[in-house]
Amino acid sequence: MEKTDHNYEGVDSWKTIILLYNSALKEVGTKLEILNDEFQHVHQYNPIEHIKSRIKTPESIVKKLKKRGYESTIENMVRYVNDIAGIRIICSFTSDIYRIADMLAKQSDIRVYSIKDYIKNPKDSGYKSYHMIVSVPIFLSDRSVDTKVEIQIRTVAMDFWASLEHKINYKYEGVVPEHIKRELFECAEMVSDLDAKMMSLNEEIKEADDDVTDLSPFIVP
Ligand code: 0O2
Repeated sequence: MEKTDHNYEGVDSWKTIILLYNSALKEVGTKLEILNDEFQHVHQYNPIEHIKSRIKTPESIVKKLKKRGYESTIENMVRYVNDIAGIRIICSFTSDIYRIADMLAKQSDIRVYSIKDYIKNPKDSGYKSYHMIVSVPIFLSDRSVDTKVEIQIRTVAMDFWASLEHKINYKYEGVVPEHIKRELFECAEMVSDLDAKMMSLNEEIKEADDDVTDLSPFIVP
């Protein structure tokens, strides 16, 4: 393998680009499956509920470039559109989100470009999610190409909220009536409360399990 290409030099065709982004989705997907399996093996528990992945449609890529004032070229698309390959990881608990993000970021072949923590700093709308832009090396026959993937990590409840909000925004083409915005914001607060309560319940159950384990050596058969 001769070199690692960070700027996609020589990657000039749409087909090669899509091959790279699809491969990057497979790479990150496999990493996540391994982490989930290992977690199950060590802790008898799956932090990941499910994973969705997608390649952005050509229309959405062109729209994003246009919105930002760039011409629709392969070079601009690779340079300025960070979410051509996107993976969404849905977890049960907020603590799982940080655990998974940390485990991914520590992997030696993953390069983290940026992190947006909309859980610690929610958007004004109430949107919560943890976003990472990373790259993984894709090994082709004669070189490797670092390929970007956008990773969104959120709880089931955050995902439920984001899906509805997305649907509402789409329906009203971004001009959402104030009372709906207000109600959505209230729902976002309920989602945060629900996530916090579910996590503390889970912690309590775990502690109770640990106590039982601790007592086991003293139980006379
Ligand atoms: P789509 O159609 O979902 O792909 P960047 O991607 O980093 O260059 P941006 O927009 O600053 O640009 O990134 P950010 O804030 O991390 O958002 C990226 C994606 O997160 C969005 O992609 C949405 O999928 C999701 N997202 C961000 N904010 C919201 C929100 O307020 N509500 C909902 N429901 N989803 C959100 P796109 O490209 O906007 O759209």
